[in-house]
Amino acid sequence: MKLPIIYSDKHKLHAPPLEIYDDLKEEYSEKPERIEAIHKKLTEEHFGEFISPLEFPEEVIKSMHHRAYVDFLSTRSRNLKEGEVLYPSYFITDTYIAVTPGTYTAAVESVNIALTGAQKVLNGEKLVYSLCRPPGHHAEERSMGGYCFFNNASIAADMMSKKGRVAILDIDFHHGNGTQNMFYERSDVLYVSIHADPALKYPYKTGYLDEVGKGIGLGFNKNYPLPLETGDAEYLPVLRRALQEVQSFNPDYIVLSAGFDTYEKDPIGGFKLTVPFYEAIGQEIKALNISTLVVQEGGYAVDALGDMARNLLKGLSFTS
Ligand code: OKP
Ligand code: ZN
Repeated sequence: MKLPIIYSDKHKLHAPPLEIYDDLKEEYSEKPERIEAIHKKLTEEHFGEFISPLEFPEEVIKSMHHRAYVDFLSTRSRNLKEGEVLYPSYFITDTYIAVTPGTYTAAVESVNIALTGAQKVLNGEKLVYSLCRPPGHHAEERSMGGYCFFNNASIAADMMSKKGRVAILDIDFHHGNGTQNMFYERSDVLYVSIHADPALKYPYKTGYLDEVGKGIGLGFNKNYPLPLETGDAEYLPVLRRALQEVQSFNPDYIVLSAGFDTYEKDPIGGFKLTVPFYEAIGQEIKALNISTLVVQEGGYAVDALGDMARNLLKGLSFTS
């Protein structure tokens, strides 16, 4: 049985030229080549079977994002003329984000990719890869930020939570402030994240150890901030502790927010993980023997993304 990989080329409709960083305009790191590099590598190696996403009603997005925000993004994006780029001032947490005429369509498609994957896992697939772009884990109920518009993993996890217990494991280099916020006061979805110390790296405002959930959600949020320069050897025991946390929650499903910006040569990261190590990460997760939806988040070293994705999936695969 081949690994289902949910993919669409509509992400290419979102390709802003520049991001604003501390008042400087820089090349937009979150570019279409990222997903195309992974698509190319997995195609060449006949790794998995590419499947187009289904369409889901916009109401599903509005069940996790405030409708005023969704409508704002939809209107602003679709009112732009070809070639125009908007740096919004509202419903936004930082300046990295740029909106183009195709942004809304691409962001909706990215959610569809996650939801199509979620549905497959609910229907009994043990492992599915949702090749989402734009990424999602920084998107909050009412705001875009950090290259993210809609929180693909959270929307998928919420849908899956109606059928069982869901643990979200976020291994992107950056803390998933959006995902944490969405489930902060819920006990039916666990959020566990391993990321760079937010005192030093984006998103700065969240990702600290003392954020442990609130109200009924107390104890169902767990952050593992790590120092810069963290390598394979230091990462592994932390991953194992995080996985113990996941295991003791006894989930029916895992949603893995997978970022490859923990890689040693990532241009915006700061850890030192090696390409082969992603297979070990996959194996550790697979050892829990829980159905897993992999949702693509960040990772900006375009030339190595295909190898990292393949290694992670190889480690996660039950067949090979
Ligand atoms: C999104 B995801 C580089 C600064 C980039 C923004 C980080 C957003 C990361 N000029 N800072 O979690 O990979
Ligand atoms: Zn990241």
